Amino acid sequence: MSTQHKPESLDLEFLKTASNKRFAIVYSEWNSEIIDRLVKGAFSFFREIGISDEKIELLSVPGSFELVYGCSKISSTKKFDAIIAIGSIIRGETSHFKFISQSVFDGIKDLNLRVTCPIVLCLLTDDNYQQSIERSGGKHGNKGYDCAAAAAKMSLI
Ligand code: DLZ
Repeated sequence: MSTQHKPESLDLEFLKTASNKRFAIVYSEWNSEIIDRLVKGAFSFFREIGISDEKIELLSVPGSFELVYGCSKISSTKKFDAIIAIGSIIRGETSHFKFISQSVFDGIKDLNLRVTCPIVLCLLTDDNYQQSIERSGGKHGNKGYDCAAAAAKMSLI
C-alpha cells in the first residue's frame, strides 16, 4: 500500500472511452530535457488509450510563468476537451522559484474556475535536476503520463 494519495491503478478500459476526445499540451521551454521526458510520458499514455501523437495539439511558451496565458489562449479556441500544462521549475539561488511556482498554481486554478475546458497541471517544482529526472521517467514514475491520465478522466466529466 503506497503512502501517497494517488490512484493505485488506472482504469484503462474506462479511460479508453476518452479516445475520441481532443487534447492539447501547453509546455514551457525552460529545462527542455525534463519537459521532453514529460511530454513523451503524456504521449505514451495517450497511445495506450488509442490516441496517436499527431492528434495532440502542442503549444510552447517561453517559461512556466507563461503557461497560464498559453492555456487561457488555447482554451479560448473551444477546440479541446482537456488541456495539460507542462512545466519544470528547479530551485535556484534566487526567490524566483517560489514566486513563479505559486503564480502558476494560482493561475491555473483560477483559469479552471473561469473556463469550461479542464486544465490539468503537470508542474515539477524540484530542489535539483536529479529530482526532476526521477519524476519524469525515473524512479518516481513519469508525471507527464499521470497527468495525461488525469486529463483523460477530466475530459469525461
Ligand atoms: C526566470 C525563470 C527562472 C529563474 N527559472 C525558471 C524555471 O526553473 N523554470 C521555468 O519554467 N521558468 C523559469 N524562469 C522563466 C519564467 O517562467 C518566465 O518565462 C520569465 O520570468 C519571463 O516571464
